[in-house]
Amino acid sequence: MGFRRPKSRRTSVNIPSSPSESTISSTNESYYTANSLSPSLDVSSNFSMSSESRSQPNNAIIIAVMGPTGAGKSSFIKAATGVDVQIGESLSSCTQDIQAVWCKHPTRDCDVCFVDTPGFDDTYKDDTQILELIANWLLKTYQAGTKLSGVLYLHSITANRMPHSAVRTLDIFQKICGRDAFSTTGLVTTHWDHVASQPGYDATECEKKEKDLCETFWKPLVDLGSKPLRFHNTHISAWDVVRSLPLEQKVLLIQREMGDEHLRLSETTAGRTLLSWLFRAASSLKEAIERIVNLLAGSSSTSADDNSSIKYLEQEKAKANEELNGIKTQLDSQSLRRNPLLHLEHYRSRKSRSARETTKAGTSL
Ligand SMILES: Nc1nc2c(ncn2[C@@H]2O[C@H](COP(=O)(O)OP(=O)(O)O)[C@@H](O)[C@H]2O)c(=O)[nH]1
Ligand SMILES: [Mg+2]
Repeated sequence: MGFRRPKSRRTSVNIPSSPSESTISSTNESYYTANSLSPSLDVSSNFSMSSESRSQPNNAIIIAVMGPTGAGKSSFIKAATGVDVQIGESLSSCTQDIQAVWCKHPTRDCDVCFVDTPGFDDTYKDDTQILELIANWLLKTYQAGTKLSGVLYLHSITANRMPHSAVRTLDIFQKICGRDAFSTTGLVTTHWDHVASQPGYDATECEKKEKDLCETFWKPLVDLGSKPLRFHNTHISAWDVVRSLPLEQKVLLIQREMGDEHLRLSETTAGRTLLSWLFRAASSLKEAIERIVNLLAGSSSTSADDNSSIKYLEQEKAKANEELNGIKTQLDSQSLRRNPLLHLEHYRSRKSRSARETTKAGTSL
């Protein structure tokens, strides 16, 4: 499987079939799609791998779409391209791999590739697996000489608060991109059409939510040029979002760290950030389990009420233990392990540098 572009413009056009997609199909003539591509992409078939001739084919615009599960990443890509990207209808996530969807830019003479990514709070994969998937994809793309022209971070405007998982996702997202790439990032709130269709819809309330995001969680990004944008769940709105981006080719921090500095995932800024989230989660789960154990030790089952509280505590303890085991599995995973040889190398080079400096200081005395 590769990061392949379709051979011909029309052969793989995916004409939407449902009536709700008819608005898209009218513009769909000029569009064509790529297949879903796994992260184990064979980029070599389309992108030059040699460093001298690294080039972006036909100045194609590559846009990565990231954000929590359910934010609307796949829906956005479907609206922009007309391609039948799999959309989540239940609470479980459905984009478990990286998918590259190609289309023609509606007004410019170039190809656009939207890269659909799974959210960090995925139903089937843990955060470490997701980061590994995204990092490997970004690394291979970079090694093939392809740079992203934009990154979209999607967030549903329906969310009334920022859950822990969304804060973590945003934190890791920032560490994947790095500050240099913030200027080419769009912070897209989604589901505007959904809230607008609700009885008693209050536009000012949603606008306030967006403003609050920009002044708090999104502030570091906005301060460095990320644009807050809105997606109204239409083809036009998707392209308005794309047009609002400066579309400058950027190398993301994780690409630089893994591609140029040859760091392992666990040594990248994003990898270290994920590790610290996992350590923090493990320690608060351990504390919670300890508290439950103490409560259980001091409780006696003399009434039906006591019995049901004990049962509840036992269930909570089992849940916390299960979650803790999941985190331990991630911490033990190969991808988050540090490379002992690399550390040895760092140690040796530090040691020889300080020895050189000591000798220099000695001779100049
Ligand atoms: N009305 C409306 N529904 C949306 C929007 N974005 C996503 N959805 C719905 O939200 C659910 C999750 O969307 P999906 O695109 O799979 O989210 P993803 O996990 O970020 O890829 C689906 O039921 C979509 O139909 C939007 O902007 N408006
Ligand atoms: Mg999806």
